[in-house]
Amino acid sequence: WSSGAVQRERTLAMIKPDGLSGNYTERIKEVILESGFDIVKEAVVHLDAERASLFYAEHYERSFFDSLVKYMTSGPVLAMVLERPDAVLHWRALIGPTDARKAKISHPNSIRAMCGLDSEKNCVHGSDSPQSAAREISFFFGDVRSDTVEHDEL
Ligand code: RTP
Ligand code: MG
Repeated sequence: WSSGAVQRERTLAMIKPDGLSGNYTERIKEVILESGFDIVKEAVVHLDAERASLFYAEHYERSFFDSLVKYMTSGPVLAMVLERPDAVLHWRALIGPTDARKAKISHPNSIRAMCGLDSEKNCVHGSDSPQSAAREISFFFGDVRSDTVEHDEL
């Protein structure tokens, strides 16, 4: 890239079943666009237990895993690829802490404070690292390399 160009990055955002059924989608998209992200791809998907377990495989041993899978399969989700400089960190900051009850106190302007309920039903997901983002984008949208080609041709 030319000198002075800002390196853009992609992250995987998801509106979880409670966020979609609670009609928070439009408000969340407004916050996304106001925060300088482009929504590069989006898809509404109803995960089954096998796919939800695979997505959250890192939590397989946790006590909350079965409940998490039940929650994530309770209705459709909206998966989105977001792009801007520092997308991973920026989206994590926007959504706020995992426990929505704590978010309402410590991060009242965060998305989880707006639409989350508790430590499980927190209405949105965000990749926690560039490596997770690459895995999660390809989980929903397939090979990230063909992705890049498609976007470069826009
Ligand atoms: P996410 O992966 O969905 O963006 O959430 P996160 O990084 O903030 O939190 P993580 O530790 O990765 O947990 C994944 C999701 O599992 C549910 N959870 N339930 N009952 C509980 O104590 C508990 N802890 C986590 C939440 O839905 C959390 O987002
Ligand atoms: Mg996580």
